[in-house]
Order: sequence, then structure tokens, then C-alpha cells
Amino acid sequence: MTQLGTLEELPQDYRDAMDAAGVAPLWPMMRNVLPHGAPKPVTRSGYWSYQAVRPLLLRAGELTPVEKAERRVLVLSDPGRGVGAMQATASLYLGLQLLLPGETAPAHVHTPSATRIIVEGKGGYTVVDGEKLPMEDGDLVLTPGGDWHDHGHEGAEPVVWLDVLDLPLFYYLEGSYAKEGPLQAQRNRPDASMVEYRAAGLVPSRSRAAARRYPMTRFPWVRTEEALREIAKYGDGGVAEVDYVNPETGEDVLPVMGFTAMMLAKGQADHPPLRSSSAAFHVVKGRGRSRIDGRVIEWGPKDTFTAAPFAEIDHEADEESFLVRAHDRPLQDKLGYYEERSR
Ligand code: 1HN
Repeated sequence: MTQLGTLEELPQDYRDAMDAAGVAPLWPMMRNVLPHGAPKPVTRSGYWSYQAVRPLLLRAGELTPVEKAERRVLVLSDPGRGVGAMQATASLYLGLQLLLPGETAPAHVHTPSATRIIVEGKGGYTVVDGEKLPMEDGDLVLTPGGDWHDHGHEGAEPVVWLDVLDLPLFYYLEGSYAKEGPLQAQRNRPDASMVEYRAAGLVPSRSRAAARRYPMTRFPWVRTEEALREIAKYGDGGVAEVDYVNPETGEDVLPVMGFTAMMLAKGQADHPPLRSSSAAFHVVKGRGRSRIDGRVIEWGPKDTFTAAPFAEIDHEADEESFLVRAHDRPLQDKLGYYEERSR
């Protein structure tokens, strides 16, 4: 491999002249921007114990009224970028959001897309473009970019969910912004997962008006778990996995972020290929451990952990476990570089 020239070996007068002209040589930076063989991620694997974060989140509920927060969230920062970084991987933002009984979080609309995975509490809901979406443990609720959304809480206990956004990408593109508005009027009917898309393989007749771009924005956990259990029962013994897709197109639910739910039986291990996508794992229930690039993470219910691009990942479940993996494979597919490498 050729050794490229460094900045230090260039004469000082030339370096000063380049500075003054607002230019810089590429060659000393070449291997930084184009490393050989595989990317060199800044991202490091992170782990957030729900037990550890929950009291801090509840304290935020005492310290900061929702009116002062717009969204009352503790952000899960990538250890590679440091606490305070508004991202968990290069493309994924993660935060734990708290809503207390009777509170509402005001309506707004923004360019990034958001997804919620419900962590605890009953009676929470989010309204997405006028559709009221109940939030129950493990549900996946989408707020596609450009859709108005506000949150509410009709229950008696605190409600917590994990926000997963493609915010870092929009921020990087200098395309991230929001508009605010009044709470939305709610259509007086159940959400589309309970009506138009109640059963897999059945969609409203194609002769009717064109479907919405994001026709189904709530994926009830009970159905995901049921599907995983059946696949595990009749599958080949491998780990049961399902991808969340748009029921009208079969494509990923959102343009940038993808979601995959997996079930590990008690004692089952999983050794996925190295993937070019980054990932966040959320434990809906169960207990086990994952080795990610050599670091062993002992996880339990409601915990969250992350993996950088091309991380070596091994999972092992001590109990029957269900995890949801958020990733950026849909974006990488569109850019034409998504890759899996065998180990
Ligand atoms: C947002 O709109 C929500 O609507 C949560 O609940 C977290 C983080 C950054 C930017 C927008 C929400 C967010 C967010």
C-alpha cells in the first residue's frame, strides 16, 4: 500500500499560502475519508439500562413541566461522540420520552421521521395526521416526516417510550426543522391497523382511492409477538425475525429507518453476518447477553443497546426474549451500498 504524503512534510510557506487561499491538500486526509476495506466508525456500542435511566426520567417529570420541554426526553448519546451528542449512531437518534397522566405534548411537524417503541404505561396515545394511535407495550408507532403529531395521556401511570429518529441525517444535510400548531382534531375511529390493515395479505380494494403514502402507522406488539411465535414454531430452528413493512407496497415502513423484530428462544444464540448498517436493539422482554465488537452487554427487559456499522454481534438468550432492531438498511439500500459479510 503506498504511503501517502503528510502535511508536515510540506514547506511552511506553501501551507500558509494554501491557508490564505482557502484550500487544503487532499492526500494527507485521503485515508481518513476513504479508509481501505471497511469504514472506520466513530460510533461505539452503547448500552442503556432501563433501570438506571428510569428514575432520571421520572425526576425530569418533577423538574421540568412538559410545557417547558415540548418533548420531555433523555437522549441516549453514542459513547463514541460523548454524552450530549444528539445521536446514538451516525444515522439514528435515540431518546426515552416521558409523558405523565393528563399531559399533552403539543402538535408539531418536522422533516425527520420518528418512530416510537412503547416501553411502559397504559393510556398514552399519539395523534398522527388526525389518526389517534393508542400506545401499548412494545407497539411500534410511526410518525413519518411531514406528518403532524401530538401526544396525550388518558391513563393513571407514567408512560415512557423510546423515540428512534433519523434526525442525525437530516441535521447533517442541514434539512432539519419543525413547525408548531394547535392540537389536532382526532378522527372518531380506530387506527388503520384495526380497520384497513387488520389482517396480513388483505388490503382495501385497489379500485378504491389511492392509499396514503404511509397507510399503517401503528404496529401492535401482540400481532408481532404472535407472528414471531408461529414462525419460531414452524421455522428451521434459526432465529425468528420479521421486518416491519408498508402493507400496500411491501417496502420498508420509512425511507431511512428499518425495523426488525426478533425472537430468541431460551438458550438460543444468534450470530448474524456483519452488516454495513448501524443498529439499535431494544429489549421488549427477556434477558440475555450480546457481545458487540468484543464488549459483553448483559441485557434485561426494556434495555437498549447499539452497534456500529460492520460490528461483530453475537446474541444469547437466557430466557425467551423479544428484541426490536432499528437500523438504517433502507437508506443504505437506496444509496446502493448495503452489504452483509459472512464471518
Ligand atoms: C420529536 O418530535 C419527538 O414528537 C421526540 O415526540 C423526540 C427529538 C428530536 C427532534 C424531534 C416527538 C424528538 C423530536
